[in-house]
Amino acid sequence: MDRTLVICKPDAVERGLVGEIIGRLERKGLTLVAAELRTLDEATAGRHYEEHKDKPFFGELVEFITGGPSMVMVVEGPGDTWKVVRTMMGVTNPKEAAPGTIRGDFGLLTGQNLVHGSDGPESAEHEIGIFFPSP
Ligand code: IDP
Ligand code: MG
Repeated sequence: MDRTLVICKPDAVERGLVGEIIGRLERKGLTLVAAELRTLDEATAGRHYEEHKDKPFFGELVEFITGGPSMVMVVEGPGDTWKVVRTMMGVTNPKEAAPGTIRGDFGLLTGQNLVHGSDGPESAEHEIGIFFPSP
């Protein structure tokens, strides 16, 4: 089985969309194998978004993602799970995300785009290790 990290970001939690998002993943056939509601601290947010640390929106991104509880999850499927989840999320800018995707159906702003999903097999492994380290 193949795993990826999914985060329902603070806007999704605040808007009561966690059930909707998990429901979509489950109805697709994916399985939830770990989940925790947690407010990310700055260090964890910085590790998670390290690739963006020199981008102009980094400060805003960290402030947003640490601003309230997120639902952090590991989701499992038969293969290419990261890709399945990314397809279901839609593109980064919700204005451009296709209807039927999570961002396309529920979002309007790039800075409040509801959900994170790992962007490849290596980042999935890396990100799962950040949030759910193996003993
Ligand atoms: P992704 O979440 O679709 O993988 P990334 O390019 O990895 O998109 O960006 C990470 C997150 O940073 C996005 O989901 C979004 O919340 C935020 N972000 C990306 N670009 C911008 C921007 O131009 N302004 C504000 N926030 C942004
Ligand atoms: Mg990304």
